[in-house]
Formats: sequence, structure tokens, C-alpha cells
Amino acid sequence: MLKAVEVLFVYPDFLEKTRNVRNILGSYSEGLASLSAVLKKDGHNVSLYHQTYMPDRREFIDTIRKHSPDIIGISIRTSAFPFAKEMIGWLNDELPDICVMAGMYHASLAPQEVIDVEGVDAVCIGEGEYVCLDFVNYFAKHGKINTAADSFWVKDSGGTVHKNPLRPFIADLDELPFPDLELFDYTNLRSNVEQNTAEVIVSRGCVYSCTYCANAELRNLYPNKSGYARFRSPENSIKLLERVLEKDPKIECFSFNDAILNANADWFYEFAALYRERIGKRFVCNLRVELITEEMVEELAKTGCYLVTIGIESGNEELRTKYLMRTMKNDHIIKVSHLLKNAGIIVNTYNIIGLPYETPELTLETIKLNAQMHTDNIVISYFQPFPNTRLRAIAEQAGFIDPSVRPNDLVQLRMPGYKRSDIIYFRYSFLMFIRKYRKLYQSYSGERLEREIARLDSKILGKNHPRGLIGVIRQKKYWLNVFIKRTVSRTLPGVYKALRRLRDKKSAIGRLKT
Ligand code: B12
Ligand code: SF4
Repeated sequence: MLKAVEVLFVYPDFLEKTRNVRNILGSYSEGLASLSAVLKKDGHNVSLYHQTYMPDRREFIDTIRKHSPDIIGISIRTSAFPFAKEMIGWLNDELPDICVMAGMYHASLAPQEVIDVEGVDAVCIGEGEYVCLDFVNYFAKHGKINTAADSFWVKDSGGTVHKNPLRPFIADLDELPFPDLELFDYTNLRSNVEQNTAEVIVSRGCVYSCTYCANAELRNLYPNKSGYARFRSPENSIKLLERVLEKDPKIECFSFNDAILNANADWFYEFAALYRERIGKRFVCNLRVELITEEMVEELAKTGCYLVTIGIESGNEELRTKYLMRTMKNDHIIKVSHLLKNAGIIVNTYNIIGLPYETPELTLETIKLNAQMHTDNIVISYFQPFPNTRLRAIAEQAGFIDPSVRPNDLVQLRMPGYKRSDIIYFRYSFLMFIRKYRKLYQSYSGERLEREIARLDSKILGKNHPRGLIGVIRQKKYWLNVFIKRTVSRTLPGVYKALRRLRDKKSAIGRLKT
């Protein structure tokens, strides 16, 4: 019988902007919950330091001391890297004997940068479950780190880094235990509290190769690339959902975090049938637009899907094909959006702003595509040049990467054709502009439509339009709204939920007009 190891996961679940804001509810991480399940199954003790704001040094060290871990596992996204680095520095000064391992996307895609941080002993690359278990078991048996651990880069006491090969990814997801729902303060997660929604994921990986996506690049690291997009079996997925409902019976809705829930049509239909029979809750999911058929839309609506998010990223077909490796056509995107809306499903889109070679004119194309789709809501992200991705290399070659820009700065690229202040202006005007253009598409046609659109274009793009100032004001207004929403959701959760429902209902009314 091995000695139980005390493992403490540190999860920096905050962005720069929330750095000093306390009392924000956190989000679920399936990755950490899954690691925890595997470690606990072998008898180790696992706990979580879920950070929804950046602690100061004292608070951080006191919290770590309270847990007295043998191993700290820190989860590092790219934008969390500067914070993680600071905290690891504190550990190195005050608690240098605790073993520190790092994992997650930034660790996987930029392992050299992470292992170079003083105080990091090991970096896990790619999926962590079984390699982490072996790492912890070795520690339990030998009281030291295994410098030959699979899928880890390990620093020995002399400072030499041992770069061990990656173990193939877990081919059969059904063999994994279900994620440990005890690790998080589960019923107090943001989505559970604010929307009675459970975040779940029943697949891993993706078959596509979008150039900006960290997920696509991760696949290239594995020795076994084919079969990287994997699903739990439909039956196993349903059992996972049943387990979640047992844990939090208040759940009214599932949010599938899977990259593409309709990646495999056979799987999708089998799953949908079981879902109707045994779960029957509303759900939201991400779908790949080229794979959506009329039959699939009917099935989604019948199964309780009330919101679908599809990736647009850019409305300009040329930029999308040439630089993002996304070959879908605008006409098709519009057609699918109308199909979804006519079936009563809310359409949400993912959009990126500040892409390499993007210009304000091209951003307007993204806005117009959303307007023609009659998009109900949007997710808009500033372009992040994640390490090791192809789009980062393109941006580097073009000279758009300024090394003095911090990894958690909102606008990452410095491009002659698109000023930083303009990117911020479009970011915070995006939804409003979609509504303006949508009104034009609904009110006019033919030459009149072209004239009205040209008039609005030139107003927005005009030389004398004070975009910088307007951008700053809209940004402040946006954050004030977020603050109000968060305060209402915490203090008056019933009112918050009722308002959200009202908004969804309003979207449903909008849908009938397509
Ligand atoms: C669900 C999801 C979210 C959820 C939940 C976040 C979470 N921590 O899981 C929400 C909506 C909150 C979210 C938000 C954001 N996300 Co997100 N998200 C995802 C998504 C779609 C799935 C993640 C997932 O559950 N994967 C499945 C689990 C099992 O895998 P995993 O989390 O990677 O964990 C495994 C390994 O990484 C490793 N591991 C993870 N942690 C650790 C720690 C240790 C110590 C070890 C040893 C191993 C280890 O082992 C795990 C098990 O195998 C991914 C894309 C994808 N398909 O993976 C993007 C992704 C992770 N998100 C991303 C980003 C950028 C964000 C945001 C910054 C976006 C934004 N600007 O707001 C925010 C960050 C907010 C935050 N608080 O973390 C990027 C990260 C890229 C990067 N280089 O860092 C990704 C990869 C998408 C992309 N754009 O390419 N996200
Ligand atoms: S489809 Fe989505 S998850 Fe897949 S490579 Fe593209 S962006 Fe990444």
C-alpha cells in the first residue's frame, strides 16, 4: 500500500480585469476534476485552491500552509501565466521544499517558458490523468520526483531539465472515471448559481486545424495523432449527466463545453435519443456550421437544445480561409443560422477581433455577417497569439508581435492597418453595430440597401469620428454593466434569473421575424 500524497491544485480562475475584485463566483474546470478523480481513486488526498482573484503574498502563502501539501499542481492558461509566475516565486522564497508541477495549455504549448520559472519542478504536457497519477505514485514510493516521468519535463536538483516523451492520449474516454464533483464547491459555481446550469464535457480534441486554436496545436504533440477527437460513448455520457444531476438536483440546463458536439453524426443522434429519454433538460452546445443539417436542427430542437454557439471568427471569407484555415462559406452560415432560429433555437456566435491582417473594414464584415444571420448574441474575443500556434507564427513573420506587450494585455498585436484604440472601439461597439446593420437589412433592399450600408460604413470608418474616445467610454460602460450584473446575480439571484429568462424570451420573439 502506497503512502497517500497530499496534492493541492491551484487554479488561477481570473483575468487581469478581475484582479482586485473579490467575491466573484468561479468556473468549473473539467481538467482538474478529472485529475482529482484519478488521483483519489488510488488513495491520494486532493484539494483545490480555487482563486477567483489574485491574492496577495501573505494570503497566498497562508492558504498553502493551511493545506500543507506534498505536491502543488498549478493550472496555467496563457493569460494566467504572469500571475502563476508571481505566485510560484513566492513559493520558491517561502516554501521551497514543496514540489511544484504545472499543467494545462500554457504548460503544454510553452513548456520551456514554464520550466524556466524558478521554483517549478515539473511541467506536464498534454492530458494529465494517468501520467500525473504515475508521477504522484512515484513520489509516494520514493519520496522524490521521477526525472523520467512520461509526458513531463522535470528539473533535477542540479537544474538539468529532463524532457521526457509524451505518452499517447487516452483513446477510450469511457475508461476514465467520472470527474470528481467534490473537488469544487460545486453548487456554488457561477453557472450553477446564476443559471442553474451545469458545465459538462463529453469529448476531447477536435478534427479541425484552425490556426489560432491551442487545441489544434496540442494534437500535433502526440505520437498518436489520428483519433484525437474522441467522445465518451453515448451511454457513458448520459451516465455522467445523471451523476451531475444527483450531485446538484437544482440543475435545469446543461452547457456542453465540447469543441463540437455534432462532430460525429452517428454519435450525435444516438446521444440525442438517450438524452431525451433519460435527461430531458434544456441544453446549450457548440456546433460546427458545415456539419449542421436540417435533420440535425430538428433533432436539436426536439431534444431540448435552446441555444447553439457557432464559430464565425471573421466575416471575411478570404481572411478566414487564408489565415484561419476555416473554409466555410458566408451564404451557408447565414442559411444555417436561419434554420436554427426558425426551429426556435437561439443563435450565438464566436468572433475574434484584432486578427493578423484584419482592418476596421474587415471587422465590419464580421459585424455584417452577424447582422445577416440575425445573431441573438455574441462572444467576442480579442485575438490571443497563443504560443506554438500557426497564427502566432504568421503574426511574428509579419512583425505584428511587440515583445513589450504583456501576455494578458487585451490587444496583443500592433498592426499598421488597425490601431489598438480602434480595436477597442470595435470590440465595445460590436453588438450595437450588429443591431444597426440588421435594421438596415430588414428595412431596405437592392440599391437603397447598398446606399444605406455605405452611409453607415463611412460614418463608422470616417477620419473624424472620435473612435478612441468613444471606445474608452463604451469600455467603461461595459464593465459597469458587468459589475451590476454580477452584483445582482449574487445579491438577488431570483431577479437575475428572471431577467435572463426574459432576455431569452425576447430572443425567441426576434427569431420569429427571420
Ligand atoms: C471549457 C472551457 C472554458 C470554460 C472552463 C475553463 C476551464 N478551466 O476549464 C470557461 C468558459 C470558464 C473558459 C474560459 C476561458 N477560456 Co477556455 N476553454 C474551455 C475549453 C473549450 C475546454 C476545456 C476543457 O474542459 N477541456 C477538457 C479537459 C479535460 O482538459 P484540460 O482542461 O485541458 O485539462 C487537462 C490537461 O490540460 C491537463 N491539466 C490541466 N490542468 C492541469 C494542472 C496540472 C497541475 C497538471 C499536471 C495537468 C493539468 O490535464 C487535464 C486532464 O487531462 C478549452 C478548449 C478545449 N477544447 O480544450 C478552452 C481553452 C482552455 N480556453 C481558453 C481561453 C483563452 C479561455 C479564456 C482566457 C477566454 C477569455 N478571454 O475569457 C477564459 C479563461 C477564464 C478562466 N477563468 O480560466 C484557451 C486557452 C489557451 C491557452 N493557451 O491558455 C482554450 C484552449 C481555447 C482556445 N482558445 O484555444 N474556458
Ligand atoms: S474547430 Fe474549434 S476546437 Fe477545432 S480546431 Fe477549430 S477552433 Fe479549435
